[in-house]
Amino acid sequence: MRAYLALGSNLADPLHQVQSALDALAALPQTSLRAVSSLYRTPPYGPPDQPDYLNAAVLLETDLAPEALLDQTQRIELEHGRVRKDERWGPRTLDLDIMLFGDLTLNTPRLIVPHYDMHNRAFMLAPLLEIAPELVFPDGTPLKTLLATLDSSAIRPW
Ligand code: PH2
Ligand code: MG
Ligand code: MG
Repeated sequence: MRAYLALGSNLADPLHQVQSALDALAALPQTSLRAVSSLYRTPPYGPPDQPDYLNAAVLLETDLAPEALLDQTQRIELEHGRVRKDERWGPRTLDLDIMLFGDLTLNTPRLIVPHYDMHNRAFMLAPLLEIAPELVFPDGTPLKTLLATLDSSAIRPW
């Protein structure tokens, strides 16, 4: 299966966090890291009193089930000092979100795929477009079309 993940970090040396996360993703069992986007600097979405984010997207080819991949991404987040806080959309050392998993649509207590809010987030869609320019969502919407509805002007190279 092709799984597209979003990477985000805005604490404790984001470049180091993301480079180390890429190494961890490349080492996952039954999985290959097939593509990595550029690294982007993006203003915070949500509470504004937090640092800018480093955002990127990757393509994994995996034989893991979605929940098994989620177990792995949550383990990597914890290994990168991720602390779960109550504040919604607050700062974090490392966030690994499964955006898409093949053409699957999932809505379980642990996992919603496609990512529940990615259609509102240029910082997720712009890196994704870089590695998947022809991508079409499970509901038939082309990624290009969706991204064109959003303001990407604040997204810069890291
Ligand atoms: N992630 C969040 C909340 N806000 N803002 C930006 N720019 N990038 C993110 O990855 C991000 C965010 C929660 O997951
Ligand atoms: Mg997130
Ligand atoms: Mg997350």
